[in-house]
Amino acid sequence: MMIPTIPTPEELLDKGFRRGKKTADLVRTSKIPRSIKGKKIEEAKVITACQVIKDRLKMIVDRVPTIEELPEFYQDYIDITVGVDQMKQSLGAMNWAYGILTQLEKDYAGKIRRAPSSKASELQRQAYGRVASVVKKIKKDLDFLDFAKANLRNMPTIDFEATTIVIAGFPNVGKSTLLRQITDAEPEVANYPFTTKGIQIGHIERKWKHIQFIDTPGLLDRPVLDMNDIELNAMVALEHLADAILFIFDPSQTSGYLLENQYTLYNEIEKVFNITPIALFNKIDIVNTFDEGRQEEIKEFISQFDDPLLISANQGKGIEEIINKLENVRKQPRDDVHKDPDDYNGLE
Ligand SMILES: Nc1nc2c(ncn2[C@@H]2O[C@H](COP(=O)(O)OP(=O)(O)OP(=O)(O)O)[C@@H](O)[C@H]2O)c(=O)[nH]1
Ligand SMILES: [Mg+2]
Repeated sequence: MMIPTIPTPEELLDKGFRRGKKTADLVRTSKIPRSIKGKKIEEAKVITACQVIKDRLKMIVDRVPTIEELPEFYQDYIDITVGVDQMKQSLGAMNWAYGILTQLEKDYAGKIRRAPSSKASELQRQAYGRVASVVKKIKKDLDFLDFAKANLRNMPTIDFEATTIVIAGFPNVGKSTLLRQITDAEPEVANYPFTTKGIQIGHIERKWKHIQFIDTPGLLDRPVLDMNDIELNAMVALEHLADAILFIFDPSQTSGYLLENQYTLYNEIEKVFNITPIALFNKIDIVNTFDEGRQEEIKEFISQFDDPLLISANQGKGIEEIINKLENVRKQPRDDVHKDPDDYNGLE
C-alpha cells in the first residue's frame, strides 16, 4: 500500500520554520511601508509555517487510501499487519493537528495585526511555541504511520477478477514447492516449518482463463484465537479470496506433523469456509520408499477421500492432473460484509 514518506515532528517543524523565515526575508526586502513592515514580517512567519506543516499533514491523509473503501481482504490484511483501529486513530490525529493549526494561524495572524509593532515578534514566538507543541503531540501517530508504511510495503497485489486457488496445509508439507512448480512465482522453500510468513502469489493462463494461485503460511490444527499473525494471513486469504482450496497433506510426515493432525485441520477448514478442499497427497516419492506396512496404513488413510491426487511437488509429478481438476472451478460471488478475524469462531 502506498503510504507517503512520514516526517518526524522535528522534520515537520524544521521545514515549517525554515520556510517561515524565507517568506519573512521576502517581506523584509519588499516595498511595504516601514510602519507596518515589522508586523507583516511576523505575520508571514506564522502563516507560512502553519501552511507548510498543514500541507504536509493533508498530503499524508489524502494519499493513504480510505480503509473502508478497500476490498475486505486488504482491510483484514491491514488489521492483522498493523491494526486498522490504530491506523484510523493516527490518521485522525493528522486531521486534529490540521484543525488546531488552522485555528492558531488565524488567531495569531489577527493578534499580530491588532497588536502594537513592539509586541509583534513576541506574539510570533508564542505562536511558534504553540505550533511546536501541537506537532509534538502527534509524535506517536507519525511514528505509527511510519511503522505502517514499512510493514505494508509488501502488501500482496491481488487480482480480484481472476479465479483464485488458495494452497493451504500444515507447515513444511510442500505448499511453496507446489506454487513454484505450477506458476512462475519463486517463493522460498526450506526444510523447516513456517518458511512462508506472508502471502505468495503466482499466475497461469489456461484456455483463456486466468488462474491466480495463493500460497499461504502453514496452519496448525488449533483454534483461531490461538493463531499468530502469520497463520491469520492464511485464514484471511482462505476467507476472502479462495474460489477453491488445494489442501496439501504430507503423508510421509517428514514435515514433522502427524497425519491425524493434518486431517483435523482439513476438516476444520471444510467446516469454517464451507468449501470442500481438494485433497493433495504430496511427497509420494518418499512414501514409496517406506516398508509395506507403513505404505498400507497411508493408502488406507488416503482411500477415505473421493478423488485424491497423489503428487510429488518437487519432482513435478501430478501437476497436470491438478490443473485439469481446477479448470472447472468457477469464481465465487462474495458478499461485502466486513468480518473481524474474531468471527472465525467455527474453529473453537
Ligand atoms: N521428497 C520430497 N520433498 C518435498 C516435496 N515437496 C516439498 N518437499 C520438501 O519439503 C520441504 C518443505 O517445502 P516447502 O515448499 O517450503 O513447504 P511449505 O509447505 O511451503 O512450508 P511452510 O512455508 O513452512 O509452511 C522442503 O525441503 C521441500 O524441498 C516432495 O514432493 N518430495
Ligand atoms: Mg511455504
